[in-house]
Amino acid sequence: MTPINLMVRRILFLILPLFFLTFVFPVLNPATIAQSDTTEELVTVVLNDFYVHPNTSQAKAGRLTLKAMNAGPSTHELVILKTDLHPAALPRKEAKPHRGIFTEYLVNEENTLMETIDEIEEFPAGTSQTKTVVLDPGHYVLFCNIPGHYDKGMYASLHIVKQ
Ligand SMILES: [Cu+2]
Repeated sequence: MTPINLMVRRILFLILPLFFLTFVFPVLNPATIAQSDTTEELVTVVLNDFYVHPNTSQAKAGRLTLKAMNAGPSTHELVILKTDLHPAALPRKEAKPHRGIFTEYLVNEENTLMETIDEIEEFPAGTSQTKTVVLDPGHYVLFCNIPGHYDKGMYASLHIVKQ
C-alpha cells in the first residue's frame, strides 16, 4: 500500500462518521421527523353528559386531528361543521317520534347555513376516537347530534385561523 493510499484511508476513516452524524442520523432520528411536521394540529375534546369541552377554542388551518374522549356516562358522538351561526343557535329538527310523540330535537345538518365536515360516530363511555380533517380558516362548531344532546348543551366553537 502506498503512503498516499494510506492517507486517503485515514481521512475517509475520520470523515465517514462525521458524514453519518451530520447528514444521516438527523434524518433517521424520530425527534427530527416530529419537529419537521409542525403543520398538524391536535385538538382534544372531552364529551360528557352534557357538554363538549375542546382543550382550545382556536387552531391553525390545515390538517387537524380531533381526539374525542367520551367521559360518559352516556354514548356520544362528535360532529364538526362549518358555519357563521352561533354554536347555541344551530337550526334543529324533530327527532324520530318515540311512541308516537315528538319529544326531542337534533341539529338539522342538511340546513344550507352549515356545512358538515366530518363526524365521529357514536362511541361508548370510557373510550376515545380520533379523526383527522383538513380545515380552512373560519368558524366551526363541535357538537353531539344524538337526539336531545345538543339541546342539553353539547356544543362548542372552534375558530380556525390562517397558518
Ligand atoms: Cu351526546
